[in-house]
Amino acid sequence: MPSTTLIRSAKIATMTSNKPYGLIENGALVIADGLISWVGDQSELPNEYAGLPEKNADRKLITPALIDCHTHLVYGGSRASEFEMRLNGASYEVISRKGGGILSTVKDTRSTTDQELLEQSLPRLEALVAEGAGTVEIKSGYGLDKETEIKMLRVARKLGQELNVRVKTTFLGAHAIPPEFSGNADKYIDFICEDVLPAVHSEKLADAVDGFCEKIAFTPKQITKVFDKASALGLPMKLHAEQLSNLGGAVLAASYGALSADHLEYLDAAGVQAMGESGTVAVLLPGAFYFLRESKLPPLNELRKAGVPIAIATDCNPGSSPLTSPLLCMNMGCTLFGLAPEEALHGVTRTAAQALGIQNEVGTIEIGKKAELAIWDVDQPAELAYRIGHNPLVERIYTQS
Ligand code: DI6
Ligand code: FE
Repeated sequence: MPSTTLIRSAKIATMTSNKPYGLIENGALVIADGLISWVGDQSELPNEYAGLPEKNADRKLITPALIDCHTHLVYGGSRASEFEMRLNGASYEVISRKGGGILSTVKDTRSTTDQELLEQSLPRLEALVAEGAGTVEIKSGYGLDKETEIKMLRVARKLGQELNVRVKTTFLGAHAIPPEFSGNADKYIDFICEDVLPAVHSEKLADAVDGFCEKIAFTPKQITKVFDKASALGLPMKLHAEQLSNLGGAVLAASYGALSADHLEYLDAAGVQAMGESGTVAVLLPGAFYFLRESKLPPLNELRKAGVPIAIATDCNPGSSPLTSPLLCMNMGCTLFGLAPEEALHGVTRTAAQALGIQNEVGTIEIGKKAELAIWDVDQPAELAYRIGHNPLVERIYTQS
């Protein structure tokens, strides 16, 4: 595409104003040097843009490129046999004893070379891009030692360069306790705070820091140590909170001004209120809810009432959400959690950008934002969340600038 282009005859879901979807029915937009330099009703296009190279959108829908703000898509191996065992009646405990669960992915991730890890992860990122993703967050957390955590994050960055996607990396050292620290969670937390995270940070490999606050993972006190270290290094925070029980993770995350608290099925009133006050984004993960066949729903109405911004993400990971479809994620957000289709589209654009702290660059279509767009062969925006197993993406525009 020429560096300056005019796109005409488009429906544009800007995701900005109070109008549903910020929709412009007969819109035009101008891209200059990778940025949106004009957007509006075609009849109001200033004369100065009239002679630019043109692209006719033929009434197709343009949205911001999608943002998947929570994934663990870099990992080695597969957990399909664990899925099979589970559906043949084996309990999670039995599976763990046989070496399953997060730690089996840790074993497989540690034993892959950089190149193998890249090759195994690439198709997962390709699948997201094929459905219009322009930004994808990728977490570490299947290394749990310095070398492998760094390997994961380097691979994540490299994937972004190879596929022309903005990859935001998150350090998730506090994901599980590795075998060499078994029974010694506090020592492991000290190790990641004093050794791994500083090393990751000195290589500028992490854009944020996350943790898994759960009975089967880390206590709020242990997460506090990780967050104190992240704050000292000037890194923003996110937290897996209230997925399987309520330990007060969301309140903790909000008290640090975290970008997001994620999962939240067991979120209580105190957590909702704290998130509302701190502006922490609620990232809902319907793929994990579906795949684990959970029944406790996140408190959507309470979140709405408190004005908490709501995002949704695939949580792409081998154990609880082997999902690589942002469109299916939107559909599940609606059918399982009760989001309106407009909320679902906000959840993978505007609020997803907020969950990554990049809302000044991407997530909406407005002047000055990056021209990262998705063009869809649909009549109305609700179709994106409505169809199941259909991908109407025509083109993704990603102009690195
Ligand atoms: N919550 C989850 O559901 C996943 N990680 C997390 O923090 C599980 C990841 C896995 O089972 O591999
Ligand atoms: Fe997750």
